[in-house]
Order: sequence, then structure tokens, then C-alpha cells
Amino acid sequence: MENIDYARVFEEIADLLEIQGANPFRIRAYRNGARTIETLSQPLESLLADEEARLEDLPGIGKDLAGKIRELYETGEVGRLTELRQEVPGSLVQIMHIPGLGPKRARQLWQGLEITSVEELEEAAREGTLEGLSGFGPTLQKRIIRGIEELKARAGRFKLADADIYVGPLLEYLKRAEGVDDLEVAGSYRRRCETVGDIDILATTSGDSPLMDHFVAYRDVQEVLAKGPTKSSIRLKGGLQVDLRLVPRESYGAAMAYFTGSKAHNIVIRGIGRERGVKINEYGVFEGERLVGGKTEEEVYAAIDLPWIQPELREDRGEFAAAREGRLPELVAPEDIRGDLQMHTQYSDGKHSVAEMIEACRASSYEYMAITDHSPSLAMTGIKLEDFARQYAEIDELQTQHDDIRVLKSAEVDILEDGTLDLPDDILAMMDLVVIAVHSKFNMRRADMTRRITRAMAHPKVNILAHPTGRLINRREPYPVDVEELVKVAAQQGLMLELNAQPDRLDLRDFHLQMAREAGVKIVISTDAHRTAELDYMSFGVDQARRGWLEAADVANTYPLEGFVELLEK
Ligand code: DGT
Ligand code: CA
Ligand code: CA
Ligand code: ZN
Repeated sequence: MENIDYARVFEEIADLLEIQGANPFRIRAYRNGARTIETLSQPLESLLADEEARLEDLPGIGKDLAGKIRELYETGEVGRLTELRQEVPGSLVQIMHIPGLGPKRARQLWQGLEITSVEELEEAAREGTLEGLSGFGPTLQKRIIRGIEELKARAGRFKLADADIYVGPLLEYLKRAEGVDDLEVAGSYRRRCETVGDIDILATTSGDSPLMDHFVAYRDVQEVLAKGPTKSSIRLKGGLQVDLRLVPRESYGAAMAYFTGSKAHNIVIRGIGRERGVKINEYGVFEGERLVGGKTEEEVYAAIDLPWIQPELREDRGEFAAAREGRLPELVAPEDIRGDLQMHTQYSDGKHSVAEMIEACRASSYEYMAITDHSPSLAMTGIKLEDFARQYAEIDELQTQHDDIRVLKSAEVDILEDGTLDLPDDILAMMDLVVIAVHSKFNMRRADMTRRITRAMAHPKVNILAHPTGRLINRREPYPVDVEELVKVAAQQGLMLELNAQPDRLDLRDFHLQMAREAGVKIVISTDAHRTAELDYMSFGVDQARRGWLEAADVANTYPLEGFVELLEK
């Protein structure tokens, strides 16, 4: 099992305890443990195999959690979770994650109306029988119905970062089979889509390779869905489905192109081929019955007189015209990034100190970084007003110790309900740059939300609008907002928009980024790290930037320090 599987078990225990109304400190302990495990830099199982290693030394892992981790490792289950699942119907966990609900309301539904499944809840909401429960008015019922529809639409899709966790070790394992020549992932995973439905792997082999047997014998297989000489499918323990296809060497490029997709992109390729009298499919490029190409992807594109197109662009969103006209973008790459412009420290809800964040950014060879703790209105987690002077003095002091990185003073300033900023101008005046974002009161009409944000953007000190739509992938839809208008205002005022690289944010989205680029708005890719390990999320941001057609010049934090500072001047 991967670390994320361990983390999920603790999350589920926490969810079930929360529905039961258990002690909040217990719940918190499980959630903290889950976070620790998820962000460990090494596989938990290698720690478990090492007799010297002490799990209890990990932050947030006490004796109790360590015991449960060992139990899970040795027996494949945790007794406490088995018990909890008997006490609380498991599908209440799904119910509690529907927007507008939560653990308390899930419990209410269960104890008041004996609703324990999403289907029952949907029926009751549609019939209006929820009204009997206190707090379940017509607005909430409508919200529940919408939430359930969204839940169904994304059912079974994995966030890219989660899929990545499983794909790495699986590929490494598959490559060890004898006779494997090519082995690559195609599909939405290769296009770096923000979520993936399943993983499509293609391979070529020589001789009598045991690859298919090796595949279905993988240690983390939950279920073998199909097994054949050229195609097999498995479901991993974490739930992710993986298809493996064995293809002839002369078809490898054609198969890669076909199974990389997207479907919309394939349809255009096939159509252009047809106009030119060649047939293009997953087996190759054919003139009549004769195979004339398809060993490489380049041959497929060459058959329709186009240059090879980057997988991230294959969505039929303008890539064919751009390829024809020789203006395919030269996509930004991870090596281009020179700084990270959103991160939190212990002054707000971050886990590490300013000094530790600086060390971690230096380790990434960044030229600059910004410390952006939450402003005070975030009651539990924001930095205290009187702490700014102290933090900035601390930054000044640390800055004197390092001339290889510039530490920019900043904050992630909350946009209040009326569009004013959560910090007075004298504090904003101390900052090198100002990042703003919405963190509360999401339930506004679209026009009002748009006005609220554009009003905040108009403040002369503001530089970057962070996570502009507020969505959380698979968890929360964006708040209603006119992104086109935000892009227009950013262009007029010389503001930058953030692409937040947290795997469950990825906000702005790919097509918004494309829109921003066309309007000439610069994007910053920031990790919003709340601990040093999260600085590594940068690559997920870069993936989406590439899907949004961004070149290095479109991304502000690829500029050298001086150039970046110039971009801050409006
Ligand atoms: P996913 O798995 O839902 O995240 O998305 P994909 O894009 O990986 O889709 P998947 O796994 O169903 O199929 C892989 C690729 O195979 C897809 O991107 C394009 C190709 N493909 C699948 N079905 C069709 C089809 O009916 N027509 C065409 N032209 N291509 C298809
Ligand atoms: Ca797929
Ligand atoms: Ca598939
Ligand atoms: Zn934020």
C-alpha cells in the first residue's frame, strides 16, 4: 500500500468519529496523522520494514496511531475502523462531504430520517421530505440535489497528484518484467488532466515476455478485471483502474497517439487523414491496406502535414490551427521556475518557520520567494496584526544571512465581503507585494462576487489575485464568478493571476489560463505551501500551465528577480 492508502484509513476514521460526534481532539489527531503520512518524503512501508525506525518520532504520530499503522501493515485492516463501520453506516461519509452538509447534518439525516445513502438522500430532497429536519429548508435541499449531481459526475475520478502516487511504483515494477522494450502511460494521465478516470499503459515487448502475468501479479492489485494476451485491466487497492495494452512495434506511435487522445483530438486527426486519403487508427497510418506509418507519433502527425503536438495541448482547443500556422507554444517547463510566491509559516497556519521555508526554497535553487501568511480575519489561523512587524524584522534578519535568495515580504490578504481588504494601508505599505484571495462568504450572486473581487483588485497595492475561483477539485465547486471579467480587470490594471498548484486547487484552470494568456495577463504559479514538502507541488502547477498553453514568458515567476520586480510595478 502507498502512503496515501494509510492516510485514507485515518481520514475515514476521523470522518466516522466526526459523524458520531466524538471528541474533537481525537478527530484532529487522526487528521494530523493522515497529513503527516501523506506528506512523508519516503514510503511508510520502508520505515515499517526498518526495525530501527520509530514511527512515534514522526510529527503527529503518537503511540496510538503508530500501533494502528503497524496493525494495518501486518493485517491489512484496522480493528477500530472495522468497529466504526459497524456503528456508523459508511455511506454517511459520502453524505457529509456533499457541499452544504457536514458531519452534524449527516448525523441528523441518519438519526432523524434513517437516511444512510446518497440515493435515499436524493430521493428525500427531491420529494421535499427533508423539510421536517431543523435547518433543512428549500435552499439547502436544492443545494443538496446540485451537490449530488456533481458527486455523480466526478464519481471515480482521481486527482492527478493522487494517480501519480500509484503510477510511479507501478511503472517501475512493470519495467522489471523480462523482454519489455517500450512502456509509457497514455490517456488523460499523459495529457496531465487535473483528474483521471483510469490509467492507460502501452508497451512493446520482445521474445516471449511474461509482462501480462507480471502485471496481474502486482502486489497492490485488488481485482483483475480482464486478462488477455494483448490487453489486461486491473483495479488497484486504492481503487484506481489500470489498463495495459501490448502493441506491435510498428504500431507503437499510432497506438500512443490514439490512446493519448483526447477523443476530440483523435476525431480531428482522423478527419484530416480522411480528407487526404489516408486512414489513421490505433494500428497505424494506411494507404488502402498498406501500412505507411505509425512507428512513432511524429509519423502520424507527418501523415497529415503537421508537426508533433505536445500531449497537454491535445484537447481540440486550437492546437490544429496553431500547428498548421507554426505557432504552437513553447510550453513552460519545471526548470524555468525561479521562485514561489505563496507560502505559509507558523505565523498563520503553516507548519514550518520562516527560516525553514527559506532553507527549503534555497534547496530548490529559487532566486526569490514570498512569505504570505493569512491575514487576521481568518479567525483561527490568520497572523495577528501586531505580528507583522516581528515577522518582517525576522525576514530582514534572515535576509542578511543569504544573498542567494530574495525573501519578499507579503501576505495573503483576505478579500472581505464588501470587497475591502482585511489589512490597513500602513501594513500593506510594508510589503514587497500583496496577494489577495477570497476565503469566506462564498454564497453570493455571481455579479456581486465579481464586483467584490474586482473592487479588491482596484486597490493600488494589490499585485496578485490568488486561487481566483476558490474551487476544490472533487470537493467544492467554484464560487460563482465571472472569470472573463477578472481577466479583463487584471489586464487593465497590470495585475497577475495565480495558478495555485495545490493538487486539489489547480486554480485558475487550464482553459482560464489560455484565456488569460490571450489577454496578455501574466500568471504566477504558486504552491501555497503550508509545509516545506508542499513546495514540491510546483510541478502540478506547471502541468496545468502547459495545458493552458503558457510559455515561460507568460509566467511571471520564470523571470529573473529584477524582471519579476518590474512586473510588480503597475
Ligand atoms: P479518462 O480515463 O476518463 O481520464 O480519459 P482518457 O482520455 O484517458 O480516456 P480513456 O481512458 O477512456 O481512453 C483513452 C484514450 O483512448 C482517449 O483519450 C482517446 C482514445 N479513445 C477512447 N475511446 C475512443 C473513441 O470512441 N474514439 C476515439 N477517436 N478515441 C477514443
Ligand atoms: Ca484513461
Ligand atoms: Ca482507459
Ligand atoms: Zn488562500
